[in-house]
Amino acid sequence: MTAVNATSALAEVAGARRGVSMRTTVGIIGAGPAGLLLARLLHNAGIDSVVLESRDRAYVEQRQRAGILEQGTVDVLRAAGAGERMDREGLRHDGIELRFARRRHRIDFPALTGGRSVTVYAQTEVCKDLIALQLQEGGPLLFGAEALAVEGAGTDRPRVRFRREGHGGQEGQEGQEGREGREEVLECSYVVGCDGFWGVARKAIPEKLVQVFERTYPFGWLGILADVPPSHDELVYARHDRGFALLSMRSPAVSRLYLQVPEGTDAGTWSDGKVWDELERRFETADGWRLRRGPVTAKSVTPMRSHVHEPMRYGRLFLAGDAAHIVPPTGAKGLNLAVGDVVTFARALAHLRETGSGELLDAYSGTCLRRVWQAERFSYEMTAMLHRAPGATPFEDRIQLARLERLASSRAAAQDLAEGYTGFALE
Ligand code: RFL
Ligand code: PHB
Repeated sequence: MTAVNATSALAEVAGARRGVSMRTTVGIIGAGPAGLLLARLLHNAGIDSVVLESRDRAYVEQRQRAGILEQGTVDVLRAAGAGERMDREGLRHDGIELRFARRRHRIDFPALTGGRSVTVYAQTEVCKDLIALQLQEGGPLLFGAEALAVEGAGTDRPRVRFRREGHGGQEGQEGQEGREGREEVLECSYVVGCDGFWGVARKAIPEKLVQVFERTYPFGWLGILADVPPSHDELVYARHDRGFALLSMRSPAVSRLYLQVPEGTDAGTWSDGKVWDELERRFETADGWRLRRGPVTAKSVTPMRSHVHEPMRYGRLFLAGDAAHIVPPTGAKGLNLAVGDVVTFARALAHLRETGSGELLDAYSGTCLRRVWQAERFSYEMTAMLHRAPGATPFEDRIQLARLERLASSRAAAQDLAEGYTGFALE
């Protein structure tokens, strides 16, 4: 038997191995889109897993984040049996609008990419669908279970130390008990850190092997959700001397809008009226386009950063999604990159099981990073083209406008943007 099928789902082994309360083939830390989709892909391939998530279900299902799924992400969700509601409720978008100098220019995706498009379907909904499937037919998904550390990543039995809220752990085990719960150990054949930017998994990789590439931006995005039909039927990315603005949506009745604001802005200092006035200014066009206003139901500020952690693998620990890389949201790439990583991992593990060859697992980090860097570049360029950096010079303003003019007048330039936006292929 291979290591993959030798392990049983959730074997409770009190006493068999000191401190081990569960065993599985793949220990997954984090139930964001990366961890949830990975659990689903592994389940479909007949490989057992346990997902540990520090927050509760309601929090994970309501955390407002991404809105755009690349064609490849849609295809993966559908093939994984998680696309039913997405196919019913998701909105197919065949283009975006670039707005600058009070003018509008549409980028037509199918015409420029040989038929590709994107789908507007919120990350909250992707997570709800995957959670429901996992709880109905998948392996254990433990909410309120915080991973404390990954140990033995360089061995063939890596372990995740974790604590479950209000859970006493195994009878007869030693450990600290209390309201916080007792420490437990998940023993695995592989651990995948899908625990986002603030997670613990990547700390298990020896520092001397790690290279971090990072850039922070001197601005953030103030995002609102509003109960009002979107003012345009496609996304609008606007470059304005006062800063960037984005019009997006969650459904035909709910708008999602963003404003570039200075780094460290407190969302509480922006009244709803001030947000709408500023959006109106930045979206203004010469042809009299109107912004619809409505009740604001959420308001928050997101910082912007680019971050890549190399390598994405150490021994039997693999990093996926935001745990390994962050992009500024301008390119709508974060969730889509996370999907690419876990597809790559699940394929590689299935390949090992089918052929006995670990070559794809060994190639994991390099395979993922090639696509990650294309998305980093794309997101960086979109951000640089559309945001106004504090202290930007008139020269820099003209360069931004020249870039946008080029997109509006050259098919080759527009094609490059359309290809990047609709997604870089998985290897
Ligand atoms: P997540 O979603 O951060 O999930 C990580 C999970 O791990 C849990 N966790 C732990 N669990 C157990 N033990 C621990 N010690 C743990 N530490 C953390 C966390 O509670 C959480 O549940 O990472 P994942 O799965 O890699 O997914 C990445 C995406 O969430 C992210 O890249 C996108 O949201 C980025 N993003 C966008 N991506 C797109 O593809 N298209 C978009 O349109 C888009 N728009 C956005 C975005 C991100 C935004 N913000 C808020 C950063 C718009 C915004 C405003
Ligand atoms: C969103 O709808 O939240 C969204 C859409 C496009 C982006 C970023 C965020 O580039």
